[in-house]
Amino acid sequence: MANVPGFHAVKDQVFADLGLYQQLSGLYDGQWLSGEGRPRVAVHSPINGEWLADIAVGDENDYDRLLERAWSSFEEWSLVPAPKRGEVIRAIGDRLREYVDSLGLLVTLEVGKTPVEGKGEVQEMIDIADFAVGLSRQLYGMTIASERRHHRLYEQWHPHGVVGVITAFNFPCAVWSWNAFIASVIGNVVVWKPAPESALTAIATTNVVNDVLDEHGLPPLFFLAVDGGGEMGRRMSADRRLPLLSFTGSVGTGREVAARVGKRLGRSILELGGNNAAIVTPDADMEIALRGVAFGALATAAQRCTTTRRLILHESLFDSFLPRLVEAYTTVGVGSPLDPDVLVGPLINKRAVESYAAAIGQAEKAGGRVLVGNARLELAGLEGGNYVAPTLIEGLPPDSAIVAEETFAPILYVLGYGDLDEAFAIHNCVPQGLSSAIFSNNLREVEAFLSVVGSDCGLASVNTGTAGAEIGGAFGGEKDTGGGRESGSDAWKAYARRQTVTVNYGVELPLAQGVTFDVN
Ligand code: UN1
Repeated sequence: MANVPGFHAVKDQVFADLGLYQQLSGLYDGQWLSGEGRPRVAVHSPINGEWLADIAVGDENDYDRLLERAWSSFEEWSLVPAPKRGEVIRAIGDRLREYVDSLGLLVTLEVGKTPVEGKGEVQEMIDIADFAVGLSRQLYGMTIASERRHHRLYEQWHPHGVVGVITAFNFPCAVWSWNAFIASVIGNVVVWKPAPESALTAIATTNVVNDVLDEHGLPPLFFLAVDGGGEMGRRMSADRRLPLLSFTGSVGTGREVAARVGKRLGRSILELGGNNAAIVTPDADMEIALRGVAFGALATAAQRCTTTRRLILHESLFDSFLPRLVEAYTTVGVGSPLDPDVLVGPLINKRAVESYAAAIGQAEKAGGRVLVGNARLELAGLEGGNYVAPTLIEGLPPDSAIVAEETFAPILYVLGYGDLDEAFAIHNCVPQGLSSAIFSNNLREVEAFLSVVGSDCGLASVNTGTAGAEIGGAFGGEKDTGGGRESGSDAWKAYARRQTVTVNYGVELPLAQGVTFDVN
């Protein structure tokens, strides 16, 4: 087996700190399902291909029992006053603070993020916990002036009940927490189906948060159902017992989820693919632009929904900015994330490496020129890992089929533009609409980008990259990205049902719109 410096020591320490074993249960319905005689999903590290653990998965009966228990938890939890619910989430946030290093390193082992990014992921959970605590005292409804004498009209927000959350491997716990902490502070209970590739992080997180509930004498609120294939996702999408389903993943699967949830007239929050672009204008601060584009395009080995996949570069910058970017791509450290010199870790699996190679092949066929990259990397001591060289491709028409696609791998398409209208047309010509950025110190350019004729995305950034959003803002995007919003601002409203209340405290029955209806 490949000998990555530190790999086994880190693994032993992380497993010990988090109470993990190599045989684990992936179904938590208040108790962990016994793994005996159950099918299992194997989890491997993308760093070196090493087997990390086997996870036992449940069947349809186990899932039904889980849903019953989740609804019985809801009966109790929904009656706890919201600020008291906030206190519980605060305790969960505090407990997570104790696990920043071990959970962060588990993210590194399981999905290949660098340790700072792994820790950042756990920090994102802590941040959203803090946000949820504040929210627990701010679940405001509006009061509306009634047109009728002695009438009061107002809105209130109630929890939906049990909320389903399906997450992708690339943010194996942060995206769950965006949903779970906001949903639970409103009074919902959560059933989580994580990506099988990151099941260990989900199990460890579930353990940490439910321990806190136990200590508070509360019922389980954070249920877990790992599944190896698509069956659990299909079951959850069709299940009327989940009035709301939040799905983060590919556009293709998102379409199926939306159709199934829509058929039963349920609600969904969709956070699907991005195809994010950064526009760099001649008025940019080139140092900031270079770092912003590099971070956006290379962080997490380009496996973020917010990764910069297209660079829309002014024609005059091809001789100055581009060579510097090529240099950065040539010298950036690629390899085991446990090596402190590495910024770009492995892709999640072999399939991702195949997609990388196929996309570059298709780009070359369409007339693209590879400036740097285009190599599967066999790194000494990391033979089972999934490493590729970060790749820059120029010369493709901006509307070519491969540029319109989100390939979850470090490939950045460089597209030239002449005037800003052209830059916006290129920017908005892809089907996805998640994140966007402009690098410019020119007020007119910046404001045009932020105006209705500029970026059509859910997230728009100025002089900072497409990736790395804070939790305080609502997160999500338009068009094929699905329109959902998670995380901050007033995204909480999607996790609640609105009730418009009319109270007549008078001695008569006046009707709205001046209607009369006298029965005697
Ligand atoms: C995702 O890739 O699904 O903005 C989420 C970012 C992170 C979240 C990305 N805070 O890059």
